[in-house]
Amino acid sequence: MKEQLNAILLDAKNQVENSQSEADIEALRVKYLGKKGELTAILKQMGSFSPEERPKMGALVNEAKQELETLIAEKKTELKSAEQLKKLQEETIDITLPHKELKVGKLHPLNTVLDDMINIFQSMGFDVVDGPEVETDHYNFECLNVPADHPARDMQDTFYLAENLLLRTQTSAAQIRTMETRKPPIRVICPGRVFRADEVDATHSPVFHQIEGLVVDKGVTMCDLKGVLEQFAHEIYGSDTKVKFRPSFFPFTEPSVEVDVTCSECGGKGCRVCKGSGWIEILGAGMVHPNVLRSCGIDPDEYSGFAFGIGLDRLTTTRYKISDIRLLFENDKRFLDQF
Ligand code: 2NM
Repeated sequence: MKEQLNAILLDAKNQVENSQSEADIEALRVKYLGKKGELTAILKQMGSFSPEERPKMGALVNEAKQELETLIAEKKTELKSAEQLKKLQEETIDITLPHKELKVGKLHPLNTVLDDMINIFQSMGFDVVDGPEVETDHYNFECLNVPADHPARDMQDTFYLAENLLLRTQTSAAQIRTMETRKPPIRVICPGRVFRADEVDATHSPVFHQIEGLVVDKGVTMCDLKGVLEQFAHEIYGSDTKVKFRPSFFPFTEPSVEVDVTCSECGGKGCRVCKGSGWIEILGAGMVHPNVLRSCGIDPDEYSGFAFGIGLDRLTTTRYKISDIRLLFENDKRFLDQF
């Protein structure tokens, strides 16, 4: 009996020592100390001992039971903390790992240039106004003194949606609407998309962007036009830039001018960008034609004004040395990520 007890105890100790998990050890507890366990079974044999032997044997079994209980409890704690440690190690965050790339949105280069231009004109007292992209023949051409037989009105040059409905070819229509609804003094710029049925190539797109400006008041002269546009050119290209006004023609202005600035690439010496001339054309302008003022209900004998139109796309491609205007409209992320 004593040997049997020792054998069980030795065996149990070995198994406890070698158990790998809390589940293993719980199984051992049931195997030896449970209701049907091996040590419990020995206790049940007590009846077969003589009354003198019984207390001695009982004490032995209880001692063995207690020893095993303590051992199991200790092993349980040991396994539990080992498992916890392992779990903690697995869940450790390695703060030295490089983080995932943060994707931050940016302005499209056209919007960067547009924002600059809006700031310049707002600081000179201009309001920003908006107009529809789908216009009528009336606002896009008639009010602007563009005669019925003008080539710009040809189907070849303008996207017509219906007989009298078209995609605006310039943002002037928005200025006509402004003159109809506001009383002078008027000082506005109209930035926006415009559409022309051009052949598409590296410098021409059927969709492009303009900022047109308009000033109407009593006593506005060509000097005001020159002052405002010179100021604009100096703010955009730097105050060393020279500005040249060349006579030109537009149906909606008289007299009309085109404005050149010294080439920012070569400083005026002549290069590939300015095709050797040293000058770059940046805008068209002029004194608003009396017919245009009249068509908006403004008396040309009382008021005068000047207007100008600036292409945003060319200004953007030259500033950022973008070789093809189409890149501005394709929204290729590899291109846009460079700004
Ligand atoms: C240009 C050139 C010259 C222009 C004229 C007008 C309006 F509405 F007042 F008649 N707006 N913009 C104008 C004048 C536009 O673009 C090259």
